[in-house]
Amino acid sequence: MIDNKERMNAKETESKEIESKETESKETESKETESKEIDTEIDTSEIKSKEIGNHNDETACDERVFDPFNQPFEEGRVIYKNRGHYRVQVADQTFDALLSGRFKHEAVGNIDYPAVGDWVLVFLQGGQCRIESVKPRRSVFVRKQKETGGKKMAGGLGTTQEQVIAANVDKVIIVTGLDGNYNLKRIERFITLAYNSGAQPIIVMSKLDLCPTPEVLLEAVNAIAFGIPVIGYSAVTDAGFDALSAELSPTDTVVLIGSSGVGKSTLTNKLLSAPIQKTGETQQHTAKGKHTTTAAQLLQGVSGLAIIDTPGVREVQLWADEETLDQTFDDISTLTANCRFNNCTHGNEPGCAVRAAIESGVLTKERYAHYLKLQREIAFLDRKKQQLESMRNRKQKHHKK
Ligand SMILES: Nc1nc2c(ncn2[C@@H]2O[C@H](COP(=O)(O)OP(=O)(O)OP(=O)(O)O)[C@@H](O)[C@H]2O)c(=O)[nH]1
Ligand SMILES: [Mg+2]
Ligand SMILES: [Zn+2]
Repeated sequence: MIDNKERMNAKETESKEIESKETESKETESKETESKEIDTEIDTSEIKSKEIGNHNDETACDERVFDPFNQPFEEGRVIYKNRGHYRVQVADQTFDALLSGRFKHEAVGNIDYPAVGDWVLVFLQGGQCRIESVKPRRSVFVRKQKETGGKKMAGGLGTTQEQVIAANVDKVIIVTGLDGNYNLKRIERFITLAYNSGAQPIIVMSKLDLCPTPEVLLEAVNAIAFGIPVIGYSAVTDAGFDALSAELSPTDTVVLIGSSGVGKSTLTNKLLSAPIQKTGETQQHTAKGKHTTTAAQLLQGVSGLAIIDTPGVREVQLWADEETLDQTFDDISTLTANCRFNNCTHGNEPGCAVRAAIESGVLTKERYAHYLKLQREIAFLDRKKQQLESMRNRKQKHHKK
């Protein structure tokens, strides 16, 4: 069990250090990159463009799991991370942890670093905890890190990298408010990211009590969610809580994501049956939150359920691929298959099923436009990923010489 006092301490330090969580997450990753003191070329051969969502890549961490000194390693789980500092739970104890020198030396990209939810091998000695390796992940929730003005990678790549939000999650709860926060496009983005993680998405439409006509909004989300559970929930009346609980199993690790102020921490407390996470007010006129939660944190419920509460994100940038996009826009990929020509661009070709669907109102223009926009983003990301990969390959060849 996590010690409450320690948690509070961690929270205090964290809130002193960070103004806004957006800045925090950016800095976390760039700090790490800097502290490694590797050259500006970031080697990311493990981040193959198609394999970001492939979390069964057992080979990725094998080397580090290998223990040449036969030290007695223990297994733990990362429950908190802030810059280079980690908090790891080992059995029923928690420890502040740092990365071993070897780890820092071998890690190359953001994805190599421990994230909240990661299972790690640690070396414990005299109350000190050192992270030696990250165990292979069964799923990982990543988004594109915002471009920063920091070090640029060679080849004009900017700082395009992925940012790991949570690892080893079974379910991703996408929380959106039924108040002013409601935004279908944002939900579509979140769904795409969730699919890409390898975890199962669930959509929670919070603040049911504040919405006079929730049916209409819930229906619109259902129409874009294709088989993903969509649950209206109110923390005030508890409506929808049983429906949500029915989607979760006691052994699950669940991550909550969504904009600031939508009620992620409020729901976390409800799921934990304890007021552990601090919650914040929402500005009434904008329905925006105040970034109360400033770093991702894993909290263990009595039932065994592990919940990762995350800071609100202003926007999510995709780190996904074409395949995941097709999953999110299942309707459009089905329509595309019905176009007369295989290579239909859905422009002026005869027998275009996509255009027919738009004309008959089956597919909205907005949804199709958003699909095209995300497709362009993914194509851009794909080029970046390929550049990164070829750079990593060049670097590897160079080292072999
Ligand atoms: N009326 C109503 N208010 C809610 C509900 N859920 C959360 N709130 C309120 O919304 C505000 C923000 O809730 P939080 O749980 O702090 O939101 P959050 O998503 O964790 O926000 P960040 O940590 O900033 O990302 C708080 O004042 C909550 O009491 C709900 O279902 N109904
Ligand atoms: Mg919060
Ligand atoms: Zn077509």
